[in-house]
Amino acid sequence: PQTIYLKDYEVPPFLVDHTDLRFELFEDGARVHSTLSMRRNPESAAGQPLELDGDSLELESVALDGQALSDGDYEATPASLRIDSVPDQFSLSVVTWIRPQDNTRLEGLYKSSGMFCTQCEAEGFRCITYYPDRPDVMARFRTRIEADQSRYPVLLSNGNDVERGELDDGRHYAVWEDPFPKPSYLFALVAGDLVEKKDQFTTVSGREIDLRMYVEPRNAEKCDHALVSLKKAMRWDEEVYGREYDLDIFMIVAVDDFNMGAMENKGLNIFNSSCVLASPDTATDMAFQRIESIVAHEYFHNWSGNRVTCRDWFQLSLKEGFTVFRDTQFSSDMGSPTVKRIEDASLLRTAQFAEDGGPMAHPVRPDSYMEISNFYTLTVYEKGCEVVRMIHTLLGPEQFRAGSDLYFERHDGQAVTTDDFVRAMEDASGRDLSQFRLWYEQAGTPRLTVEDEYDDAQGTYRLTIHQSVPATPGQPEKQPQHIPFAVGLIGEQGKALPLRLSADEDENDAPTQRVLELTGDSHTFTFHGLQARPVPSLLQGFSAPVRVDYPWTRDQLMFLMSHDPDGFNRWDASQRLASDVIESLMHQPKDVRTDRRLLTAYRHLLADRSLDQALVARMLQLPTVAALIEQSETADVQAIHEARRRVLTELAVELRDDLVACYRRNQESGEYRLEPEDIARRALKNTALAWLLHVKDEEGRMLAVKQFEGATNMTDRASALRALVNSDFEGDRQQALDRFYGQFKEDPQVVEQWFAIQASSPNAGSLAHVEALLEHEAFDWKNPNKIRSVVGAFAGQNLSRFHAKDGSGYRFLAKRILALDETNPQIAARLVSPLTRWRKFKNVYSEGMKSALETLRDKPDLSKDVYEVVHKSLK
Ligand code: HT7
Ligand code: ZN
Repeated sequence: PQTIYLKDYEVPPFLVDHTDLRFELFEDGARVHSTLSMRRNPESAAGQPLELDGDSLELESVALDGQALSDGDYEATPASLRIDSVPDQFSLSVVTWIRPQDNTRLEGLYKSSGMFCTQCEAEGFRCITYYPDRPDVMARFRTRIEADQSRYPVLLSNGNDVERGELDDGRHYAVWEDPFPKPSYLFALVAGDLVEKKDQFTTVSGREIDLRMYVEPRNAEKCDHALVSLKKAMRWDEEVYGREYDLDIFMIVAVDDFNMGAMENKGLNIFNSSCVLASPDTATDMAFQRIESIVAHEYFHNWSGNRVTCRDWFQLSLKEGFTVFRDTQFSSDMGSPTVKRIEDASLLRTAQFAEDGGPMAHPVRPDSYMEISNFYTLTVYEKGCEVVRMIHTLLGPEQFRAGSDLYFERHDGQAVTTDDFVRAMEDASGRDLSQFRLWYEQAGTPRLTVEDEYDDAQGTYRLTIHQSVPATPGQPEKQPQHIPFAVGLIGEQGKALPLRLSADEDENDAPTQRVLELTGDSHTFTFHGLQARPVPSLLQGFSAPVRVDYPWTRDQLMFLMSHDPDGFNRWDASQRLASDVIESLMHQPKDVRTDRRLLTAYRHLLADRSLDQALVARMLQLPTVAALIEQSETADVQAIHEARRRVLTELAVELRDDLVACYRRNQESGEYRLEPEDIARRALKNTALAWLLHVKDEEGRMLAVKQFEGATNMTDRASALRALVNSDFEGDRQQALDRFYGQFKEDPQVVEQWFAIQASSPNAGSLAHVEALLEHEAFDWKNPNKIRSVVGAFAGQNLSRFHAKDGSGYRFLAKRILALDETNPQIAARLVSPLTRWRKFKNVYSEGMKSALETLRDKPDLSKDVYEVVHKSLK
């Protein structure tokens, strides 16, 4: 496969003013008539031939300015259409025949549970018709859909519904017009037998917007939460970013078969059912929160992505990083900001840091790719979000808002670059962000090494911070980056001390948190007026996506756990303490006990009612095996898993009575409410339950069975099921699994949870059991959610089983990837990810991982998607 480079970018030789589409939808295929009003781009070199992208297309006819062309006038393959000589302005009409019913890649137009739907980002539109399928070609679309009326009563596309009517043979049609120019990746079409849920939103300027959600009839009762979330997001975007919705109608459609979470098509967002449908009986608290944030994310794209879009796919983070930042701000405003920050930072520190330290490492703005679908990564999304967050921190909220206003105003209707975004921020604030731009250009996670020195006589405390950015593939040398480093100092009494950077500074004016700006290889900051050596609280709020090395003692970490005014760092201290304890137990004889200090810290936490209970629930979670792998130099998964289990067992035995008390205290009565306090109570109670079952506590077992049987919501039911599945109570486990399936087998979203709970459990999810799940009547190789919930959950979450020393987990995964590569290469390529970091592991693992990658490499006709990941990983 070919590598595409950012440095080779050229403006499009032809532009499209209007795109007129007519879809004739049938059971054995679809005929697509497209008429493009095109002209040469005045900014491009003269005389270039017209070359349109295609993918697996069957061409029926071509006409130029109404004149049919014959074979010799053009060159057509399933992947391109070329016409050597065209006038400066012309209309091109093309008819193609496609087969949505056989489309298992789920790119372009395909069928899901009997309905037609599309996924065009990044390069799916070329699977529908020949087109300049690149984001910097923006056109006004008019779409006519024709289909059988009884099978497909609902016909949708982008923009406004301008005409409908009946045709012969029981067919009907609808015409949609989108007044906003858009790139082809934002095109969408849906045709199906769907129920409509209606709502309304009045914008800040008083315009009435029709909100509509379309779902299969069995899901009619699962729409409320998405609609409420949508209205909250619309209001929030007006209030916080001054962004008003622009069309008169906004539609959401839920489909069961979808490669990712959702898609922000103009005015017609399409969602994976699991990311939009919810009712208390079927969705957990986490699912409710995820839906709220994804609905908001897709909605926010209407401005950050649709009105202002990307010039090319190297700029993907322009829309994704900024939109993730916007959705994290929104979620933070809707719930607990500290917990939201912890969730985001832990994903970043475990998964994105791993990506950034592995063979697929790439900058937030990559400079080359083979298959763009492989670059919808944690780096582009989550690190991209952190980069925008750092601009927010450096500029402050007012100047950041001015920058965002300027960006939208300056670039409305354009396809632009991350550099344009940064320039708008600079121009609005007057700040120089030239060094900051390295965050977009350099891959790798910067490491900060911190040293300190207290001078008793002077009452000063010096912090010296060294920065280094590791080498990554293709980038051996790095320059220091511009890092906002938020710090605090905690005094003996547990008080945040005033931070005086000079002796003249008045104590009363000095803040207790400062954002130090690091730009060089090393910096020293001296704090004045300190009576005793403080404990440093570093990188407060996770102010930059970096690693921090500082030799906190266990006592200091305990101190920070109970005194740090920064909630994020309290949690961080708990994770550092627990990691240190777990790591020190690895390879130690079985009779070596867990440091009592950890126990004391957890006992205090369980009893502490003054702290945000959502934070307590988070602090009680031991670092995951994935986090511990990421922190180790060369990982020994089985040793990590064992040490972690030992600590968990000891804690659960010692804290048994505290756990029972915590469980009972947080038991709810009454109706299910999705309020932060209720969510926190359920999280705490269910953590306590999981710990009790981990040590086979009889009372715990009774509580779990009772909770499972009597649950009034899915959070409690699924938590009880998970606790039983993870326990050694085999009889109860099987009984609960059978009952659960019996009760919910008609609901795909719940069955996905049922699969995932088993596949990710180190106890229940043996390889043999996971293989059996693949044969289950509810499993379907064509459905990405099912694949993720069994194969993905096993390889990504059941790490002790996946990394079996005999290599069976790796062989299992390679075999499934090979099969999937034939049907859905995007999903196949994503599943390679658990194998890519083989160099991080001890030989006993890395050899098996590497050989699984080699098996993949040796497949003839490997898709471009899998090829890229496998070859880069083996390099
Ligand atoms: N912008 C959307 C990306 C997306 C996607 C990309 C590749 C293949 C399938 C896809 N489905 C959706 C989602 C988002 O970030 O909002
Ligand atoms: Zn997005």
